[in-house]
Amino acid sequence: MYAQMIRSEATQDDPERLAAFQARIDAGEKIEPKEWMPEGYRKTLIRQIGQHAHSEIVGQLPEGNWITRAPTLERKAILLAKVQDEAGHGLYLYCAAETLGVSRDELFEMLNSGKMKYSSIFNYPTLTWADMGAVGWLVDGAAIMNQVPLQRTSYGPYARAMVRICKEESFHQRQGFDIMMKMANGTPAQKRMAQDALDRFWYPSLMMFGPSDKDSVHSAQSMAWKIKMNTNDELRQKFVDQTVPQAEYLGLTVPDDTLAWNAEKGGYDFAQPDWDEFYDVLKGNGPCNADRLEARRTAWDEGAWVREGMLAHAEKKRAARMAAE
Ligand code: BYC
Repeated sequence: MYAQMIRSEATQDDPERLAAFQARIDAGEKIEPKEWMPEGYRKTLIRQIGQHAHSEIVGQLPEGNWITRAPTLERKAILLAKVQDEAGHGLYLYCAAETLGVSRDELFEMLNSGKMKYSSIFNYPTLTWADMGAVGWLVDGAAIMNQVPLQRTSYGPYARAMVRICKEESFHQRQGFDIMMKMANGTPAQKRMAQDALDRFWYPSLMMFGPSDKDSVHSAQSMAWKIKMNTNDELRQKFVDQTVPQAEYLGLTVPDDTLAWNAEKGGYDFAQPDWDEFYDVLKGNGPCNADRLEARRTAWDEGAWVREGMLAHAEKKRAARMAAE
């Protein structure tokens, strides 16, 4: 299957050029925007960086939902800062994607029309304040696991964007764990809320790493090009190994009866998420898909006057400059 996939993503490029390009990747060189690259490499990057940018932007919605209801002023300030960071991450990533020849308007159009995906995780609702803890702890934890290796990805602008994003994600994960600690050590009702949040977010967090390796369409070629540094299953395993002891520390139970330490492999055996549910969410049938897209489309429409005003202002300045020259 991988061989077939590689052929389908490969382009009509000259084999010698392709070999020279691959040699640069293998030698650990960074590829920069104006340099020659195979069309498949460019398209794969636009897809992955674009989806990643969209995830950051749509990812603001489940947490934005709780800004007005944060339990204290301090929690509110922290959550505001985190949600604002996600907007910043989206902007770095859209900028990185733009260096590949796609415009931001095109990317937004693809998000708003449903042609481009964003992470499945954001199609699940945030029902209680404990979900802010679970999102920071698990969702940002999974994001960090995926993104730290991407700091070494072969495309320069993407790798550099990741450095700053990862620094901020560490703070996000920490604030989520801090909320979980408060809730898990609080009243019995608060502890129940923390457990309920873990129960609902565990499997969707495992899905964030993508389908199992045998079903991953893009992994082989993306890893050969160092657009991805690890397989989906490798990162999922690392995430489980890191997170289970944290759940134990919190006194919470991972909702998986089969979870067991496997000394031979040096990691946990764990249950896979429901992959039918994952593909259903990708098709648009998750609990919040329609709401998320509706929110993005409304933001786009209601922001039209700002975009028009900015463009008119830029045009006026340009005309004044031309007249002065
Ligand atoms: N959700 O061949 P595969 C965050 C799609 S959140 C939706 O393995 P690939 C944040 C995949 O696109 C995280 N779609 O694909 C945290 C492909 O479909 P298409 C965002 C998914 O690309 C807190 C198909 O399934 N992070 O940052 O090699 C707050 C087959 O999969 C998902 C990134 O985007 C999914 N979970 O591997 C705010 C990191 N999984 O495109 C924000 C960068 C798979 O052919 N991205 N699909 O139609 C990656 O590392 C990779 O793209 C993935 C998937 C590991 C996600």
